[in-house]
Amino acid sequence: MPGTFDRTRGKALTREVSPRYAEAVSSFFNTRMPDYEAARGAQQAYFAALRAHGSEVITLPPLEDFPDCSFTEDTAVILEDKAVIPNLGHPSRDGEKESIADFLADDFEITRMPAGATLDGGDVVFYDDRFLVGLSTRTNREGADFLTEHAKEVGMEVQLFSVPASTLHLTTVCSSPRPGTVVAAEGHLTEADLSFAEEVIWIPEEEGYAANTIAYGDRLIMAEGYQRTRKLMLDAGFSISTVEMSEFREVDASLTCLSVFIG
Ligand code: CIR
Repeated sequence: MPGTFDRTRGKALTREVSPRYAEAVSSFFNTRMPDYEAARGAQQAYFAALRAHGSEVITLPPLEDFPDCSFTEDTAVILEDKAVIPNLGHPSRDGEKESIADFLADDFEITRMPAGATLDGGDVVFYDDRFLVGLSTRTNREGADFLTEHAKEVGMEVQLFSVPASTLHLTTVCSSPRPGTVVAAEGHLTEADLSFAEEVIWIPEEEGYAANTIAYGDRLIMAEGYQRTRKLMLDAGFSISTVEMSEFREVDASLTCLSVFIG
């Protein structure tokens, strides 16, 4: 399946920011009231960055009752021709999944989790032959086991992590921009966690937010304003584009949260 398994990122499924964005769940970074208009502007810049790297951006209308609806990464995990639709780990968000499932049903076999199992797509990182799956406040063991069962059917292993209480999701502190490479935030993950990786690029803890990246080959998109990380990425051979993410950071969301790649 292009998009996940070969990182081509042909089609990004996204959703417009909810008019109730000010009510988005925020537990880590929040310093002020989230701003709907600013988020809409930032989202347009994000879409432009994806398009500039060759993705087709599909944008669904906002879900008025779901302030976090623009974080589509959490609402589906694509496994070849199957879309695993999780029970989202925060009760205010679980209803987002219906509209995503309806949209994906035209092209994918929809697989739903049993009641009691929860998982956010933000706890799932694709790495070559395996998915890295975080057990977190959003993803429970039953949810991770359900995903493991389906990942195995397409030849993928799952490696579980305990997401520390210092962060929301695994993707908040970790990404895999190219085969063999993991970018990880110091202070959240350990060398032992990532011993399988050929290369780990460690991001200083104070810039940990910038460990969430999206790459197209050696062309990397990262959050604006993280100079030490930018240098580390340049030194690792990436060319860099940045997107101003501070409005999304307010509600604990990173670059990858704003899309799910479906082709
Ligand atoms: C939430 O708490 O669910 C949203 N405010 C942020 C979701 C971020 N999503 C992600 O990391 N994949």
